[in-house]
Amino acid sequence: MQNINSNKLILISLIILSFIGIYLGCKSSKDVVSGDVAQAVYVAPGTYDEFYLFTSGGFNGQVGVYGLPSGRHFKTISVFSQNPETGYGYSEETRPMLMTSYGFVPWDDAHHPELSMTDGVPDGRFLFINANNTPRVAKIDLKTFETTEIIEIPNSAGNHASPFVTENTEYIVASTRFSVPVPNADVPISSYKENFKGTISFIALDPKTEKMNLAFQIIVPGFNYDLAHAGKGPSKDWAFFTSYNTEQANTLLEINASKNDKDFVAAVNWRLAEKYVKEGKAKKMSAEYYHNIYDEKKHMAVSEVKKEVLVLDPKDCPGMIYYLPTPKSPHGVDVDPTGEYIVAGGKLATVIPVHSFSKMLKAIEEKQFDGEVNGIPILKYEAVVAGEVQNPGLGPLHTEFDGKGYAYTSCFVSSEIVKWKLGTWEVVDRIPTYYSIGHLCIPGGDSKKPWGKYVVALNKITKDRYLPTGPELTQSAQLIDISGEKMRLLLDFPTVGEPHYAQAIPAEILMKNSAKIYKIEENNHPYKANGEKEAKVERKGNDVHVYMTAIRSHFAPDNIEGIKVGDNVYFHVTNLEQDWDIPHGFTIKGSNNAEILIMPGQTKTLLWKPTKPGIYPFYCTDFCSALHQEMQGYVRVSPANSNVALSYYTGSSSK
Ligand SMILES: [Cu+2]
Repeated sequence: MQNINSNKLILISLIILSFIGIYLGCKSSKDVVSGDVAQAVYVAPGTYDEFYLFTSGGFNGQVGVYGLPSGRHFKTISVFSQNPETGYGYSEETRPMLMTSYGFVPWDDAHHPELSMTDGVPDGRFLFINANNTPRVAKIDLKTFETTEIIEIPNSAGNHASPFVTENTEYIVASTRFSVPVPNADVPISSYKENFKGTISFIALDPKTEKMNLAFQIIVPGFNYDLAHAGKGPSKDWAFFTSYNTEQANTLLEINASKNDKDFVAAVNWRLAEKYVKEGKAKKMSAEYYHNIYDEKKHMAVSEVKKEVLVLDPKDCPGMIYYLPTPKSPHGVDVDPTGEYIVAGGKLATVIPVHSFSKMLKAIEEKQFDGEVNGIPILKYEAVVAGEVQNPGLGPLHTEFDGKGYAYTSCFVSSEIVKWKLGTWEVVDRIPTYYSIGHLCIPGGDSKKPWGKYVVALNKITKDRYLPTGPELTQSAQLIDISGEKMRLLLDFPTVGEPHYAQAIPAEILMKNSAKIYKIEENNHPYKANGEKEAKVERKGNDVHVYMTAIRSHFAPDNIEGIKVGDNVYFHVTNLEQDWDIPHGFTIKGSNNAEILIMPGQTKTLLWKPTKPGIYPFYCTDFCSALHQEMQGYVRVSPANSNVALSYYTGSSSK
């Protein structure tokens, strides 16, 4: 009898628990937000959002631009993938942007947008972002919201800890997620410990030309390097990199890379590294990598192939790197606004360890070492740790700061954001996220001066949040108000691709510098047509160059005859408009090289190879005026051996 009763009790408790579970697991937006949140995110017609939010597109290789607090999507910036919306990576001018030492790579995986900084504060000049798979770093000009430079990183594989900038954007730092032989070589994978190395890369940004240059690399032990952040204030000469797999396993990492109780944060004194490079301590290593630059006056990208890189070995460079033991398989490493605290997020750690920069310097001075790896001293954990946040949540990943003494950590496994106090390390608030948060973003939240009004959760899973769209559901961000004592959920909105990380900046910083047109008189494109008088068609063997103009609401020329099967027809279309928000589009029937979208004052080129005789219409693909539909023309294609003469005209003026 007693047995049956206790079994019943267990059963009833289980039923109650499972109901609570279902309730907690399926909270609808009605349950989780209070009544006045709609007003907090409402941006009335005629008014602007307060912040720009830049999210990485993850596997789509682009950057999404959103307004905060509305969550409205404004633009997708083409970066590491061809984008049919703009013709990026399809047009002859932009194809060089996607060239690498592995050839044309039309699709990559972008993770961590990072704004340029002046004195440790986002300045709104540039946004940098990494390509993870074929290691590269891109620079986006925030006057035009266009990618203007991409540099490939040699000796790297999985460019994950990238790109993070130093206090005045002196360097953009990056490191390899997958250690590989350096230089790459055909070796047994089982020789990992012997042959595989990590690299940390420092890309300099020239303050005058604003161009990137891979200044030097540091060879480090063959761990997996995950994320990074540069120091600020007192720690401004240092950059910090998390590493996992300090076990140096090469198979079944889910088990084999979780054995050590502590992995490392690498603290790198880049100022000293720079000095060692100047003193000639770096060795030249041959390496092939691409540097692609888009010229905003020529409207054209050019690729340069680099042949060598400078490499520093820590053995030759005492004092340049130290390891801070960090539990356990750390992901994020984040430096608080004062530059004193270095917060690591151990995916498998039960606490959030916070290192102290001043204690680190003292420990170095007092040589409080706990061994070394490849000549890099390991500092004693107790000597460098400032404190540990107890019971933070499961799977702490990444931390940002509000500038008011609080830190916010995303916890992947327990799907929540945990707010805690710097100095006392006590958890003061927590809020659930839906579901499985990765990174989070506070505007300026990794800088010296956060605009600590909102935190954005970047979530991996959106089950039961939106209308179903087949097996794949949209990715999602959540906007949370952090202006008060308690965090308050305001909004969730879908995002493009998989947003890994995001950065936000007050709109007023960018708006005043935003370009409205490209000046036609500054257009230095070699195939531009400055006005309709310059519109023409030239044949050079099988290459036909069409110098075409577009203006509301016609092309010049709009009739072309004498094109033959086997020709390479280059349509160089110059948009003559000098008016904001008036792009024209161009495409031609049967084009297998997409469509192009040409901004006011710009020239872009579509290459077309006709394969069959006939009449081919072309037209403007961007609705530009009441007579947009009339913005069209015809090309006559004749057989390869035909003797139809080349001619072209607009209206009656045949040439
Ligand atoms: Cu048009």
